[in-house]
Amino acid sequence: MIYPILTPEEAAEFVQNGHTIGVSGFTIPGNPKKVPVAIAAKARREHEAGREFRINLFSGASTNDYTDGELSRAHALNFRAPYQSLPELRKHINAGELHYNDRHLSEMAQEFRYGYYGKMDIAIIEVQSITDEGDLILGTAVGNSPTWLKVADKVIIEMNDQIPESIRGLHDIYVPLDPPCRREIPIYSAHDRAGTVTAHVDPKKVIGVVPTSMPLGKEEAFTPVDDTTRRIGENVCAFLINEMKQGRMPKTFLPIQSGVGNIANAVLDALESSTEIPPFEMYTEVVQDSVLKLLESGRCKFASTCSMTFSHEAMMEFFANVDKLHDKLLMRPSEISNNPEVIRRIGVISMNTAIEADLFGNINSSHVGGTRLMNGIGGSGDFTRNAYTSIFMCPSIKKDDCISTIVPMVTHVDHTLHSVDIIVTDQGVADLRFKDPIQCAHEIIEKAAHPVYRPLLREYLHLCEKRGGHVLMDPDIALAFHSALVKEGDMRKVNFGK
Ligand code: 0RQ
Repeated sequence: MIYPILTPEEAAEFVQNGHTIGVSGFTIPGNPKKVPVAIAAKARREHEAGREFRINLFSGASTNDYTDGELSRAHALNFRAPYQSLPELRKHINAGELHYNDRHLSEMAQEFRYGYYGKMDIAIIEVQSITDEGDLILGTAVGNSPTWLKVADKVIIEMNDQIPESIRGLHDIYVPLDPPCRREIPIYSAHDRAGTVTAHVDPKKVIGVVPTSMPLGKEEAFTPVDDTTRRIGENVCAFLINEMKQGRMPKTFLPIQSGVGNIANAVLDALESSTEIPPFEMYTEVVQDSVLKLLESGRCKFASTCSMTFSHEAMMEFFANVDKLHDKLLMRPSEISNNPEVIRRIGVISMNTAIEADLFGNINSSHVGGTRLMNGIGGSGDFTRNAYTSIFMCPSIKKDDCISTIVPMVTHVDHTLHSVDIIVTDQGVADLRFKDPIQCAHEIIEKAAHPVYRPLLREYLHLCEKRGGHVLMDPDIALAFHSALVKEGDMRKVNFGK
């Protein structure tokens, strides 16, 4: 070992109040697990002594409870970007206790290199191992680690002995040059390699290595597919099959991106059992448990991802079979897994989940009721804006029918109507292509909205017609569905007052 060995507590002593810290990983996989807990303990001690202690924290995407959970419970965060998904941190953000900046995940690394966030003091990176030259074999995600290793003044390494040696070779580390020197990213299909297996670090920056032995994979299991998510999955599949029949999609199919969560799982289930969709590739940012099944069955020929977002059991299965998966799987930095240039070049079909969609195709992915942050835009914007076909999915109703996910106007916009091609709910498929905004509104009401809400949405459109225009909208009633939810707890009790 060419670097000194440290305890988590010794490593945490290098972190000072006001520091900017970058952590490895992308969603739960690949995050450090010991040093952030020690930093949170240091923050608590400093606070008890009456001293200020808060850091700015940057990651690849969301992180684990050891990082976002512990640090937010210790009130140790001043600024956080680019994404989060932990209820604990969300609570602190929505209470206004820290500054959170929701960013497109593909842009975070380059924005840091451009200098938007000043200097990074320390990067904390989980690795499988360290080469004789001092370079790093990363863990179960890449995230923004390659850039953090470049820009950080100092580096702390967590070496987790639970990550098997057999994952060596699964990483493809490529960091583009910055403008005006940037060239094309040499990826022409999902399985192309562009970079190196190891991540480079200047040995002079490395403070030391914290050996760990921490379990990997998510603890909570996925909710099984239910009737609603099954119907959404089947509707997405039927749409894709029809696209091939109509000649709008190559018969050889195109690479898919699929987000996280139960709807994404249901879509992958439907793709697994489809006999009409040929074996396909994935160009995506996260792979969930269902992708392992697809790789085994051969339905998925190759998956390019940033992170192995598996449950603990699936992670163990993955480690046991990883030797057989080296020609079927690779992990890239988020800057590349989510790269607009590559997504557009190879024609990715994007599939993401919405909180709500409006009658014209604008999508809210991140803020419940327009104010309360849920998770964030994540990679959904990187993919949606650049996809061959962009699909948004959601159940047509939520919370015992009290919420319609199809609303007259979204309370927060993450994706504008210009980027959204298709909206799929359990009710059907609304195709927004080749339509003006008013045609889109009728399509969405009749194909995607729940029958209970269709008359109310038609009434809204009818009331707006008096004002006319290219987009139908009445500022007095555009948020009447949401007002009814706030006041009556039920959007069905909407009162347009006209
Ligand atoms: O709240 O937990 O308090 O009950 O929002 O909703 O039904 O659990 O949905 O887990 O599929 O997540 C859009 C959030 C959906 C997710 C979103 C409330 C609902 C519940 C969660 P409770 P569900 P899911 C890949 C790409 C953005 C990032 C992205 C997401 C909670 O998919 O974060 O796409 N997407 N990344 O009750 C009021 C509505 C609501 C609502 C949901 N219309 N009104 N509340 N909720 N819809 C991954 C990465 O980028 C890394």
